[in-house]
Amino acid sequence: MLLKNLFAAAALAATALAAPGEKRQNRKLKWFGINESGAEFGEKNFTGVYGKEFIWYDLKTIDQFIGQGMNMFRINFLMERLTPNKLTGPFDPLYLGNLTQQINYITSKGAYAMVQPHNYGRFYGNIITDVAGFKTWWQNVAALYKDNALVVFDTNNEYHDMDQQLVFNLNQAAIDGVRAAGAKKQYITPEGNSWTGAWTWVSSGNGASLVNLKDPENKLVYQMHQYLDSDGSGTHEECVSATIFRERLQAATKWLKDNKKQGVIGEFAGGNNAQCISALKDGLKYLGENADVWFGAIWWAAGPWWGDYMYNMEPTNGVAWKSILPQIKSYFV
Ligand SMILES: *[C@@H]1O[C@H](CO)[C@@H](O)[C@H](O)[C@H]1NC(C)=O
Ligand SMILES: *[C@@H]1O[C@H](CO)[C@@H](O)[C@H](O)[C@H]1NC(C)=O
Ligand SMILES: CC(=O)N[C@H]1CO[C@H](CO)[C@@H](O)[C@@H]1O
Repeated sequence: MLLKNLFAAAALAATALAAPGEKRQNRKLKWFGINESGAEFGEKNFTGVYGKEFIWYDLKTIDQFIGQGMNMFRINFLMERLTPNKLTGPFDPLYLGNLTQQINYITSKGAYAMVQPHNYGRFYGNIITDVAGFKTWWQNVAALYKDNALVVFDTNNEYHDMDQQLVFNLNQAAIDGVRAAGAKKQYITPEGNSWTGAWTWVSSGNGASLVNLKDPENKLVYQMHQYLDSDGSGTHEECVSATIFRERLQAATKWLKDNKKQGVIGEFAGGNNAQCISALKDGLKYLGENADVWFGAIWWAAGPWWGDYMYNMEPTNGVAWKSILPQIKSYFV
């Protein structure tokens, strides 16, 4: 038997014995996952050519990640490719076909699939101000997956440089649209302004504003992102210190606890060097110590086209797959 099939078989066997997504009894954090990235590439080319400007994810890598203990897949895609005409317009059947194929494959293995429009609160480059249209967009999308409890809805990737009240309104509209579609079992992850940074969650005003989001099903998991380089942008291989991850999570952790909310780190990464690996371990340990409010963390990134990118976790040649994952996975499983 090929090694990768062995992993898949083991993952399937584990899935068969336990409730979906809860297959490891000793799992401290509920979610550990990977950003699947590539279907949002080529933002300058709409609608873009599949295989040339953008790409979907290699399903066999899903099994490889599950074999490593992951159970959350954050699926990057673009709203402009899903509904090319307008927010409230019809779906592109082929792009939707690929999205649904990915979701069904992931959830059939007992893992969570996060539907994540990688749009920064924009549509064709313009800040979305049509709040009602955004609600309809989410209602239409959620209706497709309303019976699948392993789907998670991410309202939008990294709002930034937007009016804070608009960010609140778009998040609330997404929540209202999802629930209006009859999707009541699924988690929803609101994101904040300022690139949804955990380290600036309180100082940016996200906390004070988004604390008031209302979900009748009470299944909100606030999504924050955290990189460990000097400007927190995730564009450098170096990490500020061996404790920077933990430090950058502290104010947000307090906010979650004070307000009885739950959160997830939807993007994090560090370079392949001793300081970053120490920082990654330390921060993941901290998340585990605060698992009452933190659901888990999702690595940035994998996908077929990342090549020699410094954070590439694509099996089996990505630097992070080879050198970082083996050192951090014990913090999840
Ligand atoms: C994609 O966009 C780039 C940048 O705007 C442009 O140079 C290129 O010709 C476009 N490709 C196609 C196939 O339209
Ligand atoms: C995925 O997209 C490609 C390119 O548009 C298309 O050929 C293929 O049929 C789609 N797959 C599904 C499952 O819809
Ligand atoms: C930190 C990071 O790698 N961000 C990337 C997120 O995805 C977009 C779109 O694919 C990239 O442009 C960013 O560089």
